[in-house]
Amino acid sequence: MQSFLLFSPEVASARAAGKPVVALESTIISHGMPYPQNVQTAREVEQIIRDAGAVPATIAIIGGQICVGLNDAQLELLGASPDALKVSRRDLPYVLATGKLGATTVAATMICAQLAGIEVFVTGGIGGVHRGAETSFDISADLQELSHTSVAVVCAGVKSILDIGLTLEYLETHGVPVLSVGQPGFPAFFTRESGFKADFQLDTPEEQAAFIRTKWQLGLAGGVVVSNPVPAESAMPGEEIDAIIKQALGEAEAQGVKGKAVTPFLLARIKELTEGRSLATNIALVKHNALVGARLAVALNA
Ligand code: PSU
Ligand code: MN
Repeated sequence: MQSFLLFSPEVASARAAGKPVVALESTIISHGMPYPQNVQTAREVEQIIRDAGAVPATIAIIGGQICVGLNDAQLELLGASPDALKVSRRDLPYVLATGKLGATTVAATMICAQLAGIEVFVTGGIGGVHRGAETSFDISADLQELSHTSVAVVCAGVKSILDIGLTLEYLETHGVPVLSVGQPGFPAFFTRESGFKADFQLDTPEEQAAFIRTKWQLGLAGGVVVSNPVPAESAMPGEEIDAIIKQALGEAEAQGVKGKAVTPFLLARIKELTEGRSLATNIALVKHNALVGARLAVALNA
């Protein structure tokens, strides 16, 4: 699979110089945010990582290759192409073999990051166990990936479009540690608290790096969730977002939305129903995660 990798000049020289590199996903660009804010945010997130002393590597599937590090034109292509495919573990061979344009989810980005030797990956929110999974069986492939692919994933927790309690149970069963930064609670993406606790609060990049190093030195393969709450001034009011999520879930059910379309449908409806306010929160939390992730990559590299 190494032969499918194509490094950008910036990432290639970072690797050669032994500099810390931070992976970024592309589904958040193509399916998570509207154009042109998606491309603008992607660029700003990359710059935050550079300013913190690491090198950003946004990952996407373009022209039959796994591109690790994208140039401006490639970011624009992903952000502005409505036909970019959402690529998880299952979809990787199809998109690579057909040469189609693919945006990688958390699961697929973890696979590509590990192949590229990148230990830290920054995103907004990870997938999880959907509400009603006991009948729909809808459990994101992100969780399986975290159980065996050794990449630290910095996120703002999971959205309450999911069953957060069951998501944490699933991660526990599969031996995936959930860290929190700056508070004991596991965050709920738009809000700082989900009502559930993370497993271990580790506030500094050095503490997080020591935990992650130790896990991997023990031969315990698999990911680590580093959950970082949205900054207080950018969080959404809890009751408001709860009501909107309930409405979006009801509409998905009524319209029979299934499979990989569920998460993008919910994300888009939430954005419409909050008239863009959720987007501002989303952008703020991704930027904050970029800072935490870059500092972690620097600490792991030390
Ligand atoms: N959750 C979010 N924002 C996102 C996603 C999830 O709050 O953009 C995206 C990520 O790419 C994640 C994917 O990996 O959706 C999960 O999709 P699914 O539930 O179909 O596995
Ligand atoms: Mn699903």
